[in-house]
Amino acid sequence: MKTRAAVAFEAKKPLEIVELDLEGPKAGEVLVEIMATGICHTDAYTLDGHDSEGIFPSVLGHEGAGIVREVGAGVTSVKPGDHVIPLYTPECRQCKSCLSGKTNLCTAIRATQGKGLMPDGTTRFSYKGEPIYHYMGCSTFSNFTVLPEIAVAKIREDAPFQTSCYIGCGVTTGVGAVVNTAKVQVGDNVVVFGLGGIGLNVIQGAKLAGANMIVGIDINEAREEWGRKFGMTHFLNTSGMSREEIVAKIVELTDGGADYSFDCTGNTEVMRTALECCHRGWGTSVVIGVAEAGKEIATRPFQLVTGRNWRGTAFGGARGRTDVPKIVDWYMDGKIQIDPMITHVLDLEEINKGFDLMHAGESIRSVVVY
Ligand code: NAD
Ligand code: AHE
Ligand code: ZN
Repeated sequence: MKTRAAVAFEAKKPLEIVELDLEGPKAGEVLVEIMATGICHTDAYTLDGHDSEGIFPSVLGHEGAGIVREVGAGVTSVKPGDHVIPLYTPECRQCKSCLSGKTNLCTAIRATQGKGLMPDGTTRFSYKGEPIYHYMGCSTFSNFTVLPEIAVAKIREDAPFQTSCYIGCGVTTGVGAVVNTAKVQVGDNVVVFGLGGIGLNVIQGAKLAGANMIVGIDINEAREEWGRKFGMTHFLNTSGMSREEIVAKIVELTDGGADYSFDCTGNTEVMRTALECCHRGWGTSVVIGVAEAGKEIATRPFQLVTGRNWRGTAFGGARGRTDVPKIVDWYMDGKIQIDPMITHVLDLEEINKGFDLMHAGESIRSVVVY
């Protein structure tokens, strides 16, 4: 079949809207009509050539929602007509990682996914007879895409696509980092670095968990108003401040340091600050941001010797097929907000504008509706 898609032919070049050829689902796969997709900073990071796994030409996009249109042989958990959210972190429920109960990082198809291929080692997309690669196992910047069955979460049919697509990455990542990874408790002091599409969801997760102080940090002054909408209690604009100054300010404000801090910037200097602003003896810093290829994190080992903990999270520690439908319920029941964070709704033809708005700090989430 044919599908309209925004293709990343080369790094650092705008996406091009073209008609691709798409092969139907093979055994264990499903064809999904994507109805809406968010644009996450990770898409921009890959398009800008910062991803060590970046492959071109490819169809980016990993934050979608849509409808199953066809299923391949042996597919039992979804059927045509089901509403689904694609999962860049699948859940096979059979691999060592899934069975461990200790992680959401299913390994069943990670090797081929990282090479832009389906589990059988081939791609379903092509253009003028040449292969076009998949991205994060999702490729939601195409109106139709093929996904492994283990990489779709079935969701309720009354959830609007335009907003629930955000649960495919940003919402689940931010809220999940708080409730699944950090396990923030009532009364904890939380510090969030970077109040964009992820950081604001960390803030609403911290509010949900009953945190005491929720300190938001950004270098964009306009983000103070955004943070306060979702439960931030204090704001610090750190532009022009040194690491030592930021740490001292947070330690003073929180009477000793953060119980939990979260990096939602992808900047390795910020990750260090986030670790060092944690409370001596127990504070934990969670890395969410994705750093450019080649970047490394550093701190004095003494920071760890004296009881601070450094850890990270992917997709908010969520087990996709199990947890995503529950997060959709939280949204539909009004437990978490999504609508105000969708600042821009675009047609596929306008997708590059979504990247420009993100880089200019003018959007929280842009969503493309097909
Ligand atoms: P975004 O562009 O919407 O937000 C980033 C925010 O960080 C902006 O508000 C920006 O002003 C702020 N910022 C930038 N530099 C800063 C600094 N030095 N100090 C303080 N604030 C600063 O991006 P997003 O979509 O929210 O994504 C955030 C990060 O999370 C990206 O690195 C993205 O790749 C990553 N991410 C990771 C996961 C995961 O599973 N681990 C999932 C989604 C996104
Ligand atoms: N490919 C990069 C790493 C990118 C990365 O860390 N991705 C996150 C999700 S970001 C969503 O917006 C993730 O899930 N990581 C776990 C995984 O298995 O990819 C690189 O550095 O090579
Ligand atoms: Zn993302």
